[in-house]
Amino acid sequence: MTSNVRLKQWVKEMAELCEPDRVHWCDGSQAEYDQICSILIHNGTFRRLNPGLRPNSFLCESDPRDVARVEQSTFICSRQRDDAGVTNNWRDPDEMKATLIPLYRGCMRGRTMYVIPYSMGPLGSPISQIGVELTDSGYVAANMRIMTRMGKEVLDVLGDNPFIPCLHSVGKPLQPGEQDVPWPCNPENRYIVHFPEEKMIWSYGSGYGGNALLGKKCFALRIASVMARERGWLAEHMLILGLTSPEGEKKYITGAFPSACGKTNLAMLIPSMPGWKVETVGDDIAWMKFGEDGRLYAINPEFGFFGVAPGTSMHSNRNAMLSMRENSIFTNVALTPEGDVWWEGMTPEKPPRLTSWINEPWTPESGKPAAHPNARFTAPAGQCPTIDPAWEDPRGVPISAILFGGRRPSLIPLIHQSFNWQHGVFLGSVVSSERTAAADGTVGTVRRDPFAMLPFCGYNMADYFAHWLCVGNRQEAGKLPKIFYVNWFRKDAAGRFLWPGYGENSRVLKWVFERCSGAGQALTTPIGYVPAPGALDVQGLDIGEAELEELFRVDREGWLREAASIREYYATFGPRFPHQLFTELDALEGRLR
Ligand code: O2Y
Ligand code: MN
Repeated sequence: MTSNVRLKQWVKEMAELCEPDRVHWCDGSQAEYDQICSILIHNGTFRRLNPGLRPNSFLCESDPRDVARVEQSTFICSRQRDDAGVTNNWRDPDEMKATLIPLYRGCMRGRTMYVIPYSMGPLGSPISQIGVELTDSGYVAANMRIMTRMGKEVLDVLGDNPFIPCLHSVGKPLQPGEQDVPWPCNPENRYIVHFPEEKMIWSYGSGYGGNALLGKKCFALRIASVMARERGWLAEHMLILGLTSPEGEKKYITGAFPSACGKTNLAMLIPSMPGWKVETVGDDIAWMKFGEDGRLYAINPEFGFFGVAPGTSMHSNRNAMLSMRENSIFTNVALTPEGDVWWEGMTPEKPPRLTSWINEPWTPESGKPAAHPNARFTAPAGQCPTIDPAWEDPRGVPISAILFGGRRPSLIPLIHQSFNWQHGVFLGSVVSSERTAAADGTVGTVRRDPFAMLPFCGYNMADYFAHWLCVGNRQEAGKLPKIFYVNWFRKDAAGRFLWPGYGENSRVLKWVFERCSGAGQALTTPIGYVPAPGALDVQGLDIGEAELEELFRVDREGWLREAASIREYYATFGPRFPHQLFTELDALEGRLR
């Protein structure tokens, strides 16, 4: 087991509180995984997919009330309200414990408490961190084995050192003789709680994704962002990719995008540009620390992908499809009569008959989706055909460029580059997407998601901006990554996308690459650098001069309105908001006038 006294003591105390029937220390072996999956099949939680079509893979349907992260039930419990800031739900830590302890008392009765030691990042990397999740969900234990390095080896590396304690319960104790349900949860009492000073996570009532796989959003972003601020590094909601030129030169790029902007697709891009290669380090989270050479190095703290299934296809993301060809778990997708999975957008034609995610017979005429829109695949990252050879390098990979982006049908050009680090932090702070769903009457509403971290920053967002500024001040400007803002989604007056996207985005990456090596030509505009005429390689692409001009047009009036909206937005952060970002905003307005 372990000699770690603190760990043994904590597990004992939590077992006394939660009263599980059994405590199982996970060793992370294949035999253990197989055993957990067999139990889940027996309970009706998992269904084995046809091994001839999808070897060693499982389908799982959640309770329809437990299908996504629940931001309204996510709390940052810092001692001071101001340390959580205006963008987080805050509760006093003692009050929150007083609410939760009675809920945890006896909550695991009739269940097994799994003790899951896990490493976020390659075992033994100086950038990695160790957590231990206690959970009464076999589904969580199985998913954690794909999403993290977990088990005995982690305890060996941990030794007697501190760890991040993560307590999770589905909040559904079983009475003696009570029959369990396939997806136990407690939607009336859901709490996803972070104690940033204690560096501790308590989650109750949900078994789904980011609410329950506590290494991911809870640790690797909310708690790690606090640790990163304290210790001078960055824990970010970013993909990491390696880009190799036809000459064999390689640069690593990170990218932060709000959800539904194709982050996983970009991380696994197949370039349309002959001779260019994209390799995948990570699709969701990057931890970055400065190396001795003054450059920023990134690791992917995760070991798997927990991607959105709907919309993923051999056309939109071949590499994701191949990553999940075996050894994967599918949640809330549809089942084919042959025993494989299907979801909206997977194939051009809908299958004639399916079993939907709510376990009902489904046909294309059913009038509702066969898979839930937030249905997920959990797949080992090592199965990605484009996984980068350095993805497990304990030193991380050196970052040359950081991309920010959002979904904006108008105003924002295909790409622009910041003038410097501080201007780059400004660009990150105003990341936004425009709502396109007509149903709720919010078309045209811009939702800001600074650094794509709005739901994931474990402390005051104003302090987070200040931390980014501070990181830049501490390093030689020449060694810092260059910062860019991309928008694949600009439309023309008729509402048609101006840019084809997908593999053609490699043309934009090529310009980024060239800017980092000093070769790419740029024009200076009031909003930043854009590719000079001819600098964006559009050879072989069916795009007219007028479209290209529109893709990079800087609409001064529109930008002045945008600046006014940013000013209103900045005012919401209160007195801790760093003045340098107002300086950047003033400078932008000055350049536009
Ligand atoms: O809905 C959930 O529980 C999953 S959310 C998620 C999963 C993988 C990667 N990113 C996200 C996200 O919300 O950013
Ligand atoms: Mn994410």
